[in-house]
Amino acid sequence: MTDLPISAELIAESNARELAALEDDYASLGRKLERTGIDIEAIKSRIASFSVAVPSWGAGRGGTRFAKFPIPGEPTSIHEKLEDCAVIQQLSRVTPRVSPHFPWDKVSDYRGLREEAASLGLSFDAVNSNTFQDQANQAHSYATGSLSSTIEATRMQAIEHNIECIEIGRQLGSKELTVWVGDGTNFPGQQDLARSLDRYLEAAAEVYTALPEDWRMLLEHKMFEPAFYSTVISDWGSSILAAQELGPKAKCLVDLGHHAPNVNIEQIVARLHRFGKLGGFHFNDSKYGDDDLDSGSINPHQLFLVFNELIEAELNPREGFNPSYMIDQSHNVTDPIESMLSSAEAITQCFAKALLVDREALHFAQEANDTMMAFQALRRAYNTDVAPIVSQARLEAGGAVDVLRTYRESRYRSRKSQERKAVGLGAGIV
Ligand code: PSV
Ligand code: MN
Ligand code: MN
Repeated sequence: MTDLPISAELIAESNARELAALEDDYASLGRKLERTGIDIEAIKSRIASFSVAVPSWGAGRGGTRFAKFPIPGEPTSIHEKLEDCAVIQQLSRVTPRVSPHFPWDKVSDYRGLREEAASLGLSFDAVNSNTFQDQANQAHSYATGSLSSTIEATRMQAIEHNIECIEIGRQLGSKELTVWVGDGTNFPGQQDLARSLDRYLEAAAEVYTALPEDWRMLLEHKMFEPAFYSTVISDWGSSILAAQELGPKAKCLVDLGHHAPNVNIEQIVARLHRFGKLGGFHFNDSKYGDDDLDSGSINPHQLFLVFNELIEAELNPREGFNPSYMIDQSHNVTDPIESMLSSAEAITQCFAKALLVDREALHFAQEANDTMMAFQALRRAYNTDVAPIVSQARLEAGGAVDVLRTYRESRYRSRKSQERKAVGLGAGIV
């Protein structure tokens, strides 16, 4: 492994200052959990094997369609993004994989990129295709659709791009292709709602055929945006039907910000699992729509309930239960490394809380229709402060006890602002 971006000494010094308090908190939580028959060490070892991928695009300040406010030291290439992701992994120890997006992360040597990532302690997760934007020198525009386009040449171009992403992913060591298309309409009558789905299914089947044996195709649905009247794969219903039609390697990906307002996301998770189609997640949070806000910053209880369903799913496995966890968020107001550190911690804490649920008590109360006690089984776990377990697991894995403080002490961003070229204003708005 070459030089990692944060010095091990700095992490050790920072941890040394936290150690006594952490030991105290961990011991106290251990005693509390023991009283209810929970072995804190067993929970900690589950946390130690938990991980969530970070999006390469989340390393930059995404901005909104209105404006982008770059910060000094922001990454402008996949190489710099990998370096930032390595910082997140070094400190958090739960984000060892990066999910790349193409053509945003295009390079000439993908095997070299894989080695570069490995030298930073990283590997690659699902590859994401992009047929929602036009690129310079592209033969056919996606302005009126991609995989569902009425124009055959455009559909072919979108299929070929997805197949190219699979080829790139093979070189990167990835095993999944995530497909989100923005295809849809803004006017009633603009497109035939049935025929556009037919065209999507036919084109997606071509991509599916190109998948290697051990790969999965993750279909990501989204209710609206950029299309505001109808979207081809708008909801989990369209997603599961498409996945069922495509075949066993096609699964559904749940982005937490892509649903109708107030929809019960944890129930969607349970439903997808019931039919063996739960493929993975894009974690983020949302208040109004696809806000891409930090995971757990708006509705941490919902995140906990999603993990609660995942633990239930694990206890009642259906065919192929192996969901991929990824973060998908981008920011205009924070340092993306800090947001990703904070989100990775929030996600891990929700997983830890879900592990604490007294399943026996919950199932007993459910069978007895004892609503209040069933609810309390969840409430007790949710109200437990699991920070000491998550911090202790991180410490033992070589990470930082206080990720944000250690990151600030490293002055990483300020160092990068001296080395990296500035991002031009107005650049990269997506
Ligand atoms: C679309 O809103 C989405 O959630 C998809 O996952 C894209 O690949 C990603 O955001 C980046 O724009
Ligand atoms: Mn997403
Ligand atoms: Mn989104």
